[in-house]
This record gives sequence, structure tokens and C-alpha cells, in this order.
Amino acid sequence: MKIIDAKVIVCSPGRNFVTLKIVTDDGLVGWGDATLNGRELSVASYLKDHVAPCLIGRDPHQIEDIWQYLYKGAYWRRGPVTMTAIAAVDMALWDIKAKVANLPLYQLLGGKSRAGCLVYGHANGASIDDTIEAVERHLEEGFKAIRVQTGVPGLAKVYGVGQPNGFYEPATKGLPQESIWSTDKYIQHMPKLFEALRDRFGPDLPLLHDVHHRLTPIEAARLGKMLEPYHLFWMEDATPAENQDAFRLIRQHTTTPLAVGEVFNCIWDCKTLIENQLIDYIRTSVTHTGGISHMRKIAALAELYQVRTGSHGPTDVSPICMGAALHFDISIPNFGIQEYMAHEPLVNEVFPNSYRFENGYMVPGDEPGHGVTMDEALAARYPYDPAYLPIARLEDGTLWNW
Ligand code: KDG
Ligand code: MG
Repeated sequence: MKIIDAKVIVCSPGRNFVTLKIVTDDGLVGWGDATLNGRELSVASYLKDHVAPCLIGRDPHQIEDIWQYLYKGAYWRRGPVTMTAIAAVDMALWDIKAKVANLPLYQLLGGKSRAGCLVYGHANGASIDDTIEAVERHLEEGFKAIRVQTGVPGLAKVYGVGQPNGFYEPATKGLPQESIWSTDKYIQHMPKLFEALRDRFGPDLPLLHDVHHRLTPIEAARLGKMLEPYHLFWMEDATPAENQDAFRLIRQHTTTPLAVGEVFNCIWDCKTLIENQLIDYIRTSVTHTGGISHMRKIAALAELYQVRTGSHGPTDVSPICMGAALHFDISIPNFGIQEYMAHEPLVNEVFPNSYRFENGYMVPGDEPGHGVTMDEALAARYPYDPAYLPIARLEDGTLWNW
């Protein structure tokens, strides 16, 4: 069998997605997600101009060799654009291999290790009361674990809070929007949120929180300590992780579980954190971290140190990523939790999929492959529409992390 076509499709059914379609001489089609929020066209070009020509004529069954060819062969290694492009190829090839085997992909990854994948939803509110209501709605929908974000008094806008339609789309049209951030205001307010949540919902509900890299290590240590009485499931992205040793400092001060990794793109970004047990959950995603092949290596490394996975799963990766992620999640031994934000109905029409949400868990479909395809004709009605993630500044105008 040979690859005869590798086509890159950019569309915007409400938000931008980049998709790779690999076709074989047997007429089989494999789909990969290559969406990198706010930098979509870089990956589209990387794939179209540099990767696709190298794929034609290759045997799609040689997934590992093609992965190594694209990673080592390019000389330029790592980075979000490269690793997202490689991920799309990898996802599409696993899709093809499972279709040839006539099996759902998880069967090729070792079979099911659990009945379903625990997912967490996003409850956001401008005030603590609004956030409590959002948690109630999620519980009614069946969620068994919930990420909570709330507005901060004195800050006009807090990232991730107050999406009016319930769908989460951090990128906005036009140039990047800017908002003002105050760590002091935020740190003072967060314990009040979690105290109110535990008063209302009791001790058992798994609650997660995303700090979006806004704190310095010692500030993160302080917040983790302040939140210990409310025993979070995790505190996510407490501080930027380029310097992985920063997590050592946080770890010395708090037992609040730590999760990080949504901006990581390879196993080297995870190595120090995992080997030193500085984190509890690794949050790399299939789309941004080299695909299923590379994610399995990260999970295997993490397994040695009792670190579990908690893959990034926002609406700015396409349903193809969610489909592939669920096959990965259900098969690995050290799965922790999967982020799940439902896409808008139109997105699910453009990317027909068979995964389903059942009582707090997600399960992949059982048809051959990863279970997600694309309606190209429908996608063509929604052309690329530039959008950017927002920017945070401190009150004095200093550009800040997020
Ligand atoms: O593209 C950026 C978003 O995916 C990110 O902000 C979402 O932090 C996020 C999360 O945990 O889903
Ligand atoms: Mg996050």
C-alpha cells in the first residue's frame, strides 16, 4: 500500500481548524488534526509545502519510520509547528492502519484498559454565585469532574470566564485583545471561590482549576498552600514551565496536585518534571505533541513515576483530536482524566464523529479507525477567518504570561 495524496484543509466553521487528509492507493483515507490556535497557517504551510511531498509513495503502515523521518530527517527538531504537523500525519496513519485492520484504533494500542474515560467540563462565572450555578448545570448534564474559573473583583476581564454562549472560544477576530492582570487580586479571591464551592457541593466533587501560567513559582506555591483545605483534583499551569525546576519550588511548599503541559510539544519538555515527580498530571495533547506515537512514549515515561495523563482537549483542537485522544486514553494504563469541551453543533457536522458522553465519561466509537471524518463540502463553505488569542498585561502595562 502507498500514500498517493496528502491534502491540507483549512476551514472555519465558527473557529479555525487545520486538517490533514491522507489517501492511499487502496482508496483508504486517514484524518489528522493540525490545528494550532492563532498560528494555523504556519502548520498548514509546513504540511503542504514541506511534509506532503515527502509522504507520497511511502508505505502508510510504517508509522514509526515516517515519524522518525519527519522528526530526525528535518534536522530542525521540536517546536509547536513541527510537532503539530507530525502529529497530524501520525493520527492519519494510525487511522489508516486501524481501518486496514478493520478495528477501532484502541484495539491496536493494546485494547481497553477501562470502560470509559473520565472527563472534566468547564464551569465559568463572572461571580462566585454565577460559578456555582455553572457547576450545578454541569452536574445536571452528568459531569463528574469540573474545572472552575471565576471573575476577579477589580479585574475587568479574566481569561476563560464569561463566554455568553457556553461554547469556549478563546481566540477573537482581529488583532489580539488585551486585558489587565493582577496576581494579588487573583490570589486573594481564589480561596473564597473554593470555600463557597466546598460549602455548596461537599468534599467529594473533583474540582480543577487553571492558573494559565500567570504566577511566579513562589506565588504558585502560596496559592497551592492556600487551596489545600479544598483539596483540588489539580492546579493547572501554575507557572510557565520552560524552566522545569520552577516546579521544584512549588512542590516543596504544597500538596495541591499539579498539572502542566498543554503548551509542551515533545517528551523533552516533560522529562525533568516527570522524572523528578514534580507534577501529578501531564497535559500534552495528541495534536500538539507529535500524535499518538509520541504521546504513548510520554505516557510510558510518566507511568514509571506514577504521573497520570490529563490531556488538553479544548474546542480549539478539532473533533479529530478528541477522537484520537479517546483511543489513547482508553488504552493506556496511567490515564488520569481528559478535558472535554463540547464543540458547537456545526463543528460536529463538519467533523462527523462517533464518540459519546455518557454519565461523566467519554467513550470512543467502535468503527474501524479513530472514528472521526470530515465533510469537505460543508467545510468549504467556511473559509479561514483570522483570529488571535488574547494578551495579558500587568496594571503598569508590563506584558505578562498566560
Ligand atoms: O488555545 C489555547 C486554549 O486551548 C487554552 O487556553 C485552553 O487553557 C486551556 C485549557 O486548559 O483548555
Ligand atoms: Mg489550560
